[in-house]
Amino acid sequence: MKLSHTLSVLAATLGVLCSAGRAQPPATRPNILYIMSDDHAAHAISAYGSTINATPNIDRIAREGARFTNCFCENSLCCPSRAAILTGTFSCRNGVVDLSTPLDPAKTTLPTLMRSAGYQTAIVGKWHMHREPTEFDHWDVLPEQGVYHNPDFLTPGKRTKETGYVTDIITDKCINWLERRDPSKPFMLLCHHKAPHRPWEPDAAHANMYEDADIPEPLTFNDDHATRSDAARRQKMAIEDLTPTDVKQTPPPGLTPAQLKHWKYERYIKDYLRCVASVDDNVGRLLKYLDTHGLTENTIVVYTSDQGFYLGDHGWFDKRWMYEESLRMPLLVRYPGHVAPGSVCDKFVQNIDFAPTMLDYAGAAAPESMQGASIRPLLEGKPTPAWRTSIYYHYFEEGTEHHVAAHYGIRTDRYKLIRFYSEVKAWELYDLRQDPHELKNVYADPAYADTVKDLTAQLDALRTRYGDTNEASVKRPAPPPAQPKPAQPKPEQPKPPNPK
Ligand SMILES: [Ca+2]
Repeated sequence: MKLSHTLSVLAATLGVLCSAGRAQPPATRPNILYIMSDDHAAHAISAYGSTINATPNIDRIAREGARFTNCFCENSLCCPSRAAILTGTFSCRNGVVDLSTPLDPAKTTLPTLMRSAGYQTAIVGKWHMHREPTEFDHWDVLPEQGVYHNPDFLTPGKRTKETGYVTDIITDKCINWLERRDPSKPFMLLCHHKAPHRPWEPDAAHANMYEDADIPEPLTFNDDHATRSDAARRQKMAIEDLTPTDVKQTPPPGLTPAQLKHWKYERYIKDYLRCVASVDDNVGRLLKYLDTHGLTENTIVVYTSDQGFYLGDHGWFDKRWMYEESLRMPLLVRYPGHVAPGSVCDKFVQNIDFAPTMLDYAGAAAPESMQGASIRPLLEGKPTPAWRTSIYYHYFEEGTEHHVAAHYGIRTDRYKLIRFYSEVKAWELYDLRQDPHELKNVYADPAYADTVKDLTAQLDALRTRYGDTNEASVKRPAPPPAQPKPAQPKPEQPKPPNPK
């Protein structure tokens, strides 16, 4: 142990000598453990004030590090958010605008740059980029969405069925990789959970949580959408739209429509929170691994989700909209000695900032193509007078299952202006100070005329700045190919009478 420590110090010293002139000597660079769940809304994390569940292990990251209260995605959908995180760019630049476009292998991605900077890179769990993650040193990923129970995993040239529950298996695989890694190099491990994505299938250990509880409905559960545009009346992501597969039971007979909505909500939210509980347990396992292997001090731990989610808010499940519940991402970051324990940051950050941040800590420059900025100064409490005061959002994918119309918009500290520009053509404006739950669209209110004018100009400026001025870029899925009809059994022919 002592000898290996001496050798690693020697190796580190040689590394410093060999890398004179580089931004940072390799031995001082932190490891990065990036844990991202799928569709985990910030309001289902107790560190963010959840009133319906407790997440003690995720909360530990907030208690020992920083909690960001204004982290937003740029396109609230799995593949687009993941592509934005990997490339540091908006959907319009990285091309992954929807759930079906693969991430172009020619695009520069975070793992490629981290590997060039001397990091060991690994991804375990949900990848969902419609191609193999060959830019990682190690990859062990779910095919597409993956499944909760006994999931298949893809590794180079191989597909293997594993036995067990997906969240546990992903964590096991992460720990196994940490055990086998080369300890002379820093690592970047992306631990990407499938949970708590639809269809919200809990494991046996959490199957009975909340069994006797009645989870309260959110404040906006019965939002009538009266002042919203027609986009809200076209959507198919209402609690009432939850399918038999989602709710997994037949409702009791004789329920009124309101009772059936509540029954479906209870079925949905309990399974969602049970999946979250397993994620939280497994976050605890990884934190414990760092503790017991002397890695806590020199490892940045990130907890986030690819976007937010509706937990019955506005009467919905799913994501996609620019409204707060799906726009927001949880973002917790721990780095002992560098990030003050229990710190809270309300600056506007986005998923496009994640890659530049990790590169910054790796001592590598973010390429010009990246549109985000390193949040390192925010993490370290440094002054950031020129930091952004508004964020840009663009959701492209319309015409698919949930029928959310394409829209883009700007969010400032006080306002949110949304433009629906394709299947629905309309504007919405919310005054978040007066109306934090976004229940009243005030776009047509003359009292806001000057605000509309000012925000429209700001929105135009952001669209120009980010190179997203083409409204025709909305993606619609191609019509499904005509399926050949299954062969019909031939009707039985009457037997000819026996010739005599
Ligand atoms: Ca997602």
